Amino acid sequence: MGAAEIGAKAAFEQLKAMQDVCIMIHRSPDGDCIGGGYALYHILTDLGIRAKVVCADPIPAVYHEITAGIVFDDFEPAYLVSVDVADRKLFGEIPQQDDEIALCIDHHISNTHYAENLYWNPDASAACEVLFCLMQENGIPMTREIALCLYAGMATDTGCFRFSNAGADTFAAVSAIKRAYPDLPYARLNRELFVLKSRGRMMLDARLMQTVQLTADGKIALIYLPYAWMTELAVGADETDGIANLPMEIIGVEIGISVKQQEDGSYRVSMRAGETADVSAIAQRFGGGGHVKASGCSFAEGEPEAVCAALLQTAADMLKMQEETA
Ligand SMILES: [Mn+2]
Repeated sequence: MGAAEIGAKAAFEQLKAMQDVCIMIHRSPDGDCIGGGYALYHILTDLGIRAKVVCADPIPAVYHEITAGIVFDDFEPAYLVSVDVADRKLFGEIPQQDDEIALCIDHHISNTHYAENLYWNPDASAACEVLFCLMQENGIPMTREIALCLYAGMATDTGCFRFSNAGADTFAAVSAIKRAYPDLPYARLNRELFVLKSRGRMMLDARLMQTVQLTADGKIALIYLPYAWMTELAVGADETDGIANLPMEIIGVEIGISVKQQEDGSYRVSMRAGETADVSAIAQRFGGGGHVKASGCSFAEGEPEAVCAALLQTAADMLKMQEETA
């Protein structure tokens, strides 16, 4: 515990002194850890340093443009560097999961300081924004490959530049990247990452919208996904990550709840809060937890009607309490 926090210059000095680097990203990889991991791979290999990216889970096909044509050498790593990983347990099952990490590059305020050195900025929108800083402060050349990686990472963590974490430095970084490489497929990437879905997922959304239950004068919305629909429409579990956001698309909804029935009859619940509500308190009532604006809990069993009714009732009670004390 207690990593030394270092700046961009020291981080680059440390990286330059490395060889045979294993870049570790988090399980269930997203655009930021993939973009960041591969950007660092290019930075290192451009310096003649052998590197590879290691992830517990496969890289989703939607990021094919980042990974295309890259084949990692098979080598025993001498140094480990993590990118966009707040906590050791987020590595998942990889051979290096318990080894000493020389450097962590991150942007999570919740970083547990598990690495020897930590180069981070908790105000940055994405690990890729931190990497942009590293490059700028050290005069590292921005190649086309790196530009694509960093753009994908910043776009991912800001919800395509919609969330409040998209700061002036984020837009400055994207501006610099677009100026340097105006012909990268930005619009296509945005469409692939944030709009396109499988036909099955589209049909699933249509069915989910029929399940909406509204309460508390339309401030609470709940959707329910029976497991049978997943098999009927051939929708993979990794395709339903975003459904928690569906109820939040209704005007006036402050609390959005999605209930996903699992194969074994248990339920996974995701909650989202609008401007004022706090869903972590609701999740805690059911033994779950998370953030104020995004939380979750689970139910081991029960009839779907009863589970949904309990959630709606508790959410309504908590919202009333929160509004009274606000
Ligand atoms: Mn991130």
